[in-house]
Amino acid sequence: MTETLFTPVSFGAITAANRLAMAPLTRNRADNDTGEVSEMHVDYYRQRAGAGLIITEAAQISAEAKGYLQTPGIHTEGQVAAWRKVTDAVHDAGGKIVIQLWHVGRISHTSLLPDGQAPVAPSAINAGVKTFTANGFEETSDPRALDADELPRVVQDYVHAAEMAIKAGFDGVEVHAANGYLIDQFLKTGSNTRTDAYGGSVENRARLLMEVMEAVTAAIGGARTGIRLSPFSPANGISDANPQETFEHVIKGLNKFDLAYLHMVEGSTGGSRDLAEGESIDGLRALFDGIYMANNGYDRDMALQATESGHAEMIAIGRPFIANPDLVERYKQNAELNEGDKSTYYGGGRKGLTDYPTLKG
Ligand code: 8OZ
Repeated sequence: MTETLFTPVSFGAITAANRLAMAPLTRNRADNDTGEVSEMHVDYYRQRAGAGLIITEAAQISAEAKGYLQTPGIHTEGQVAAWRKVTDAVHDAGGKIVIQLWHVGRISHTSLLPDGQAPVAPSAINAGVKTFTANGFEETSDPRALDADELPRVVQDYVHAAEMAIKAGFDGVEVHAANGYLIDQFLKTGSNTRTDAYGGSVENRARLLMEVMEAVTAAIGGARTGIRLSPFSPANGISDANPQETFEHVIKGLNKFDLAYLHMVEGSTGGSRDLAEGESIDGLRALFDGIYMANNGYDRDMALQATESGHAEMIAIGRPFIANPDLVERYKQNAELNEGDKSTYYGGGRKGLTDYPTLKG
């Protein structure tokens, strides 16, 4: 019997050879000034092309969207040319790759932003968390609230980045609407106290997300667009008064875009899968009409089980893909996994990026 996990699946314009996605993983190794990736990124992603789908590390859609040192961008011609080498390498190795489109909103620091400007956010509320700058971990800077008349420009920045992604040869994009970054900041009540059309009711808090999805899918097609949500994650100082209600509205609203997939962080990002009373992943998942990609704490057994039971069509695996370039092959053989070296997760060079051994050595 072939386990479903290792069988192909098509979603939108993409056919994946198996049901395992490499989850987006921030690695802070791009050129800090240009936001360009380099040859080490080409090798890193090529080595992991056995994933049914690679979702790249989050890439900022504009200079304003950056929140950490040495993260890559997808908004300049130089960045496109650099990413093109990555997409060619992954495609030559038989893989599929989408890029995660990122605006950090308030999770940033003035030292990372053009002219030392303040981070932008739905409301001028500091997340009270730390980000990584040239000086190491630093408190996020006080953000300024975006004016409503700036939001069409933000939406346009997503469209521009999506178009640049297609130009760079990506199979599609994943809109990062999770983990306490800009779109999630608009969605959730703890970070959005606006009194205009973008705050207050669930409809209003979801307005920016829907405008982004409308514009991005109009530009590159729903078949090349996915989205990542983290309804119940407290990541980056985020909170919502009623996440079940918020995300029921969001997920129902997403159905009209015929997206390639919905990718959900099922719990606390990179942590517990426990939910509070009244919170239900299954309840949300059931509302989505398309391909569902599950993430957070999945191991081999859980991934096999979730694709067999029909809970998910795809499973996104994060940290194990750092240390195991041939993770799909290891899962097939039920082989042992390499341990990741946490000290090289963020920043540095090839050490801890491209030097993990495969089963073949
Ligand atoms: C870890 C460090 C920096 C950023 C996310 C893009 O949580 C991230 C991220 C993760 O989605």
